[in-house]
Amino acid sequence: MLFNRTQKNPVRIADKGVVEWKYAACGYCSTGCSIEVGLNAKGRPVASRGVAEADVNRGKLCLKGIFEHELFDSAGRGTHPLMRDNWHEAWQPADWDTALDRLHGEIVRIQQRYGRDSFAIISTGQMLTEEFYTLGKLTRGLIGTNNYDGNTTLCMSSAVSGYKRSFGSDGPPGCYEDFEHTDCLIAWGSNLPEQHPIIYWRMKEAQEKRGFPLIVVDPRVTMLAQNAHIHLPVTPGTDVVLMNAMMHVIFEEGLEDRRYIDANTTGVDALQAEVAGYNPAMAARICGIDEDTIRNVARLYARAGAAMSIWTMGINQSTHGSDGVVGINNLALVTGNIGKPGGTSLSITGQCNAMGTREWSSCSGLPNYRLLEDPGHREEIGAFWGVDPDFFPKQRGLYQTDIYPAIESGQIKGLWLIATNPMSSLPNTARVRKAMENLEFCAVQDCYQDTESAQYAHVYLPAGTWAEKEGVMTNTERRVNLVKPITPPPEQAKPDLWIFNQVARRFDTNGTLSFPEKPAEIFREMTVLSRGRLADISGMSHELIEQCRGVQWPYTQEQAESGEGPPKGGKRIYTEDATFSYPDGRARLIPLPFIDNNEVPDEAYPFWLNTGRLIEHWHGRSKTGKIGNNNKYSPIPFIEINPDAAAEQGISMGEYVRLVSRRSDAVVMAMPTQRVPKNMLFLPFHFHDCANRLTLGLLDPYSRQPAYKQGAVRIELISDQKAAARMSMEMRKF
Ligand SMILES: Nc1nc2c(c(=O)[nH]1)N[C@H]1C(S)=C(S)[C@@H](COP(=O)(O)OP(=O)(O)OC[C@H]3O[C@@H](n4cnc5c(=O)[nH]c(N)nc54)[C@H](O)[C@@H]3O)O[C@H]1N2
Ligand SMILES: Nc1nc2c(c(=O)[nH]1)N[C@H]1C(S)=C(S)[C@@H](COP(=O)(O)OP(=O)(O)OC[C@H]3O[C@@H](n4cnc5c(=O)[nH]c(N)nc54)[C@H](O)[C@@H]3O)O[C@H]1N2
Ligand code: SF4
Ligand SMILES: [Mo]
Repeated sequence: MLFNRTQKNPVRIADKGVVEWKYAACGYCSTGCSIEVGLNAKGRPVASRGVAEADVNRGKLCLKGIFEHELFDSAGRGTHPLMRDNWHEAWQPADWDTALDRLHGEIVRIQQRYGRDSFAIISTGQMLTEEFYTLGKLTRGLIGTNNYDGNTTLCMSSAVSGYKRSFGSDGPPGCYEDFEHTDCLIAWGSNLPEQHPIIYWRMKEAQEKRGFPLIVVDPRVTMLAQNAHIHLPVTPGTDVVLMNAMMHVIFEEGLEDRRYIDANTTGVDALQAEVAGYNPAMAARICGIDEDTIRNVARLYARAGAAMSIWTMGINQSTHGSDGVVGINNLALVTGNIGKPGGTSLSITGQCNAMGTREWSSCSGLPNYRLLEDPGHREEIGAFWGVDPDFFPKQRGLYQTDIYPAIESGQIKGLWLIATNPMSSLPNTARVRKAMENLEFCAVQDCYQDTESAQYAHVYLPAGTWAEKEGVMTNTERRVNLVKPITPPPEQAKPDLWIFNQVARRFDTNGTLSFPEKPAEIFREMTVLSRGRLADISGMSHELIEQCRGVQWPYTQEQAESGEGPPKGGKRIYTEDATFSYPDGRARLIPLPFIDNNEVPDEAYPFWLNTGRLIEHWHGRSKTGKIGNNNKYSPIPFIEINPDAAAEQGISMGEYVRLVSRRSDAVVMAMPTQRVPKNMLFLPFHFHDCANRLTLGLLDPYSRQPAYKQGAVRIELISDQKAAARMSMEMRKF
């Protein structure tokens, strides 16, 4: 006995009576942790634990993963298909055949009456890849609407666009292991400890061993900024100016890597000419970072043996989102930091399978990064699926953020929402609401029945979620991992794959196209289509993926057949010499002139409104709002406000205030904290009818992603605090 029982109580872990552990990849964020869910003797999920031998998380899980088994029978799950004639009427239960016939009938009716593109489909980054691929085949091959997009336009579209502009293709080049090799890390607009806790743990462990400098660019003092060697509280929306000024210093001081630039890129002269205009003293006035700090950071980054950048929504969600990504890539390319261990430009993805949808959903093109614009790609996929290539559109259709205005204007009449909740997640809720009311027909397919968007649906299709289904997901570092069915969907709810196959059958009564029912079979079909492509998965199978706890792409059939031991897959997708996806193999250095085009604070609306996330919650809280251990941390909407600003406005801790923007208003609790500067409020967007009532969401010109993080608001005091508290408690929802 190491301790004396009379002095100390030993910690006892409650015995949940687990008789079997089942494997899955976590269904929340894009970190891609391997998880095991414990089932008790009755077969009910009662515990979650991390998988020790999984390279990603090495036994760890975060606050969301550790309670993930509680999702299965949480409140609000949809158990039966529902229907009604008008969205303001009461729901009537329906059987699956009736509900699916209605969906099929309405798609056909609307397309016949108003044209093929008048029916829109919006999907997600939160289904399994085989489901994405099947939905893509159904939409591109049978339904034929070109207005088909994912919620990834709200999230990863700037990263996709920036990668394509710089490297000729989407696909994050680096991996988590790069933290173990880097000599300098810049994190742009990314709050890793809260939003990707296990990637943070991997980074922190590497940093504690080797002590490389961590530079955090974020207007807030986030948890990551608290851990930084240098924190750059950039003026919102001006990162591109900071990047240009850093490159100015790099060229001025001869710190660029000429050999790399000459061998691997084009466009250096135009870039150099552009950044010549951004001397740090001038740039400081725009981006808010002083000249010395800009010089210091530029030198640290350029002189490091290997330097890397990571970024998330602070960059993507801006009117300069795509340019911000290109700017990060420019910095990496001029210093020779793409394609070597520790030298990379790694977009940290958001949702668990945002990568899977980019690779396989056909939302913006055809499977595996093929393009609608390329006649060869249309021919190839047409022949493979058995679809006349002329049936495919010749260029991509509207982005999600352009679909909504098209609903408002009456150009789009019908909508099928799959695993996304725009009433909570799109900017400017009042406009979204108007659009939803305008629809002749809307179907919502969600694992929860109580989402805000379902209020406007004519048909509700109850879906299974996460490990009620089988299939793969791709994480931030291109690792394909497996989700296995741990428990069946509740009552009559069905896996999304089943739903897509049933709809396909209604469009393709002759069975001309093949829609396999088994995820492993669909995966095999995908491996064939991936051969020789950037995202080559031809060496993978469900079994191999489970055995390895995830395999990174590319992993080819040749590698699998070479018998070289357990597959490591592709850690990096570009090497140090000219392997980029442009025909000449070279990356593009692109000049980025800066135009200030955001809504900025003024006298009437004096505060920046910055919106984002908390560790304990997931988006619209359809999941975490129902899990007590998550929801208790922040059950009601609140703002971070600087204590000096609070004092000036006469607001004390815990007081309810009204935020007003040019769009609408929202009631929140004030939480004074030094995390935000005096002219900024930070509002988590997890609460219903709150943050996005206020946001404007100007769009990036390349990626059409909304600038959720730059808007202006004022604060009004509320005299009736009790009424405000009641209102806020109602928003607890659960
Ligand atoms: N717990 C939890 N984890 C999640 C999610 C969740 O909902 N909950 N969602 C997942 C998804 S889909 C995503 S996309 C990721 C998002 O992950 P993150 O992007 O890390 O999270 P956010 O809080 O949206 O924004 C990050 C930071 O951007 C900063 N920022 C605001 N404006 C600017 C600017 O102009 N420049 C710079 N440099 N920074 C700025 C904000 O202050 C904020 O701290 O998280 C994923 N992980
Ligand atoms: N103000 C502000 N707004 C933002 C952001 C921000 O930072 N600030 N971030 C944006 C970003 S990055 C993102 S990714 C979006 C997220 O926006 P949304 O996609 O609207 O967010 P979720 O609440 O995750 O919605 C997913 C829905 O899918 C359901 N679901 C989960 N799993 C399954 C499944 O397997 N099958 C089916 N059929 N349904 C399922 C859930 O119940 C939920 O209703 O929000 C964006 N909106
Ligand atoms: S870090 Fe992300 S993937 Fe890992 S357990 Fe947490 S939510 Fe799941
Ligand atoms: Mo996201």
